[in-house]
Amino acid sequence: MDQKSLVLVKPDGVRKHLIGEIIARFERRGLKICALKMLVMTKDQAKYHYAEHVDKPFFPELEAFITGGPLVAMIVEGPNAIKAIRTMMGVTDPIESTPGSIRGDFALDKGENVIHGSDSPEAAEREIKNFFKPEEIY
Ligand code: RTP
Ligand code: MG
Repeated sequence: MDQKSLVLVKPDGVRKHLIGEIIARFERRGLKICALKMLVMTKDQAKYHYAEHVDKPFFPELEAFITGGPLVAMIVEGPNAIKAIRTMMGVTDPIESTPGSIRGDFALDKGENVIHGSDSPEAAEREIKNFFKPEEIY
């Protein structure tokens, strides 16, 4: 069954010129980009996006980082897209990510790990609303 995932190329990924590389990996895999924009996240958007982490000790650093520069938000769609994308991303700490995964190839820092992808269909539905209006989704 087709699923949608909300993917972010985080500000460090934009600074490292990885937008094209990341989109190309999804497209080559057969996943479809059905919405796309560049923006700077507001603090309110960051608190909504990372609601599960707002009370954690690392949240102030995470908020400063994720709102600290332009990022690319997109909706990526395809069969089992959520699991497929999480596997392509690697795990949260890039040091533990397999080479060949996006974090395993392009990141070393747990805080600045290049990419976000929704971790469940419920999270995807919530996160998509934070970035896209229905008429912006193709
Ligand atoms: P994301 O939500 O960004 O896709 O990453 P994730 O699911 O792999 O990891 P999650 O546990 O949801 O954590 C969200 C982001 O918070 C930062 N983080 N820092 N310093 C720390 O211990 C720590 N733990 C998490 C990371 O940037 C992580 O991607
Ligand atoms: Mg997460």
